[in-house]
Amino acid sequence: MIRKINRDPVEPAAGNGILSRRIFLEGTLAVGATGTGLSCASAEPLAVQPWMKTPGSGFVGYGQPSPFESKVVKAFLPSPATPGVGASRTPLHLLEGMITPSGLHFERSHSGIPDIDPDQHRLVIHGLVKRPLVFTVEALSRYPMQSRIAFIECGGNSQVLNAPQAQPLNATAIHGLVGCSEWTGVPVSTLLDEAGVEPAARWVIAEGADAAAMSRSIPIAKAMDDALVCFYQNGERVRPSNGYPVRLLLPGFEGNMNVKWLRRLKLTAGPAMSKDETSKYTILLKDEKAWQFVFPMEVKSFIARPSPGLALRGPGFYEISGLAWSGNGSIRQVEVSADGGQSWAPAALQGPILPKAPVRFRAAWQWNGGPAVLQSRATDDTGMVQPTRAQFAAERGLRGVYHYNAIASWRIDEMGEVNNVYA
Ligand SMILES: Nc1nc2c(c(=O)[nH]1)N[C@H]1C(S)=C(S)[C@@H](COP(=O)(O)O)O[C@H]1N2
Ligand SMILES: [Mo]
Repeated sequence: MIRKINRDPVEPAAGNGILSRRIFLEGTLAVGATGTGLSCASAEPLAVQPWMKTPGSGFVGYGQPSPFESKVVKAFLPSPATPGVGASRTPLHLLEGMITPSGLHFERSHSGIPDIDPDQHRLVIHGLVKRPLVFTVEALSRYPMQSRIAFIECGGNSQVLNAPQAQPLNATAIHGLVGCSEWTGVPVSTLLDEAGVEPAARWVIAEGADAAAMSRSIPIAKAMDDALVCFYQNGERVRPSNGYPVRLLLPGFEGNMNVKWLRRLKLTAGPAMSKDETSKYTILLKDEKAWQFVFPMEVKSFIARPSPGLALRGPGFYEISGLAWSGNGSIRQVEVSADGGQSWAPAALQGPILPKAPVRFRAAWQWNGGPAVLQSRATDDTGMVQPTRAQFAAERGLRGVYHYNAIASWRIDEMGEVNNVYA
């Protein structure tokens, strides 16, 4: 709603047209005699459209988006050899808020989506436990459950920004291996308590029921802290692509460890040294060394709008909207810049601000029609600040594939076209 007040909240807060976040905090957008230019003045009666002249259609069992929204789909390249191996991406540049609709949550699968009959599926807890246990899905779902809103981000998300030249890609292609759901399930700690953890157990090996039998080693402290065995995603059963009938959720930890189609938790004294924690998902540094077992996804943000493919239609008022998240805690602050990082102003953060969940940030921008470079910079409540690309490269080099979290830049040209650049 646009309403006018005497005090002018449209005040600059940083260079090149970034305005004060008071517009969002106070819900006011007073822009003087000319208005925002976003609405048109008219006293004409509205047309009576055809859809008002006949009754509408009937009910359906499972609702679908409007056919007019048919472009809002996951992005993926066909993999003809082995369908389902690879990834499809959340269409981040076309979504709003913090929750990803289940049908649009990115998928990363190492050997396709198994077709699991929930009545045949079992979860085993064994290894260094007093009582090995086996659960049916039905038995598991009778334990007390919890819900939490959490992001899952693939460790390989945004890896294309390591490339020496900025690639002509959009926000979805660059950052689309992240999604956020409300996940509901049984705490792993409840199940481990029932099994009785032996003192020698330091790790939990989680294994999936896909053809890859994907396996990761999880520190016992994480398993006992906030790990969930999930049945529900945004209120409905977890989608097959996201781990039906049960998946592991390790809030904040790299996507790969959130084992889908979970069939086994084995308590061990040491890590498994599985494929996905040795040859993959380790962080290659510049000096021939690599970091292994870097679990939380570090503080990160990107601007979803404007972004490549969403060209600006002439100078004027724009909302800058994006997402920020941290696997180490909550987002404390997001700043935005329209001059390539020379000056910054705080964005408005849209609540709820939850630990290990994305936060939608918004900033008001008066585009003067000239060149601009938009950036966002997030800080989490541990004090970690998103690095510049140069800082990131100085610490880790740019030969890595995983955990890229540096500040990203969109360049706006005089035509309003938006492009991925390194600034
Ligand atoms: N069993 C199994 N679990 C898996 C995978 C897999 O291929 N098999 N992919 C992992 C990877 S690499 C990521 S990033 C996340 C992706 O979760 P999503 O597909 O629900 O988005 O699942 C992880 N869990
Ligand atoms: Mo991943």
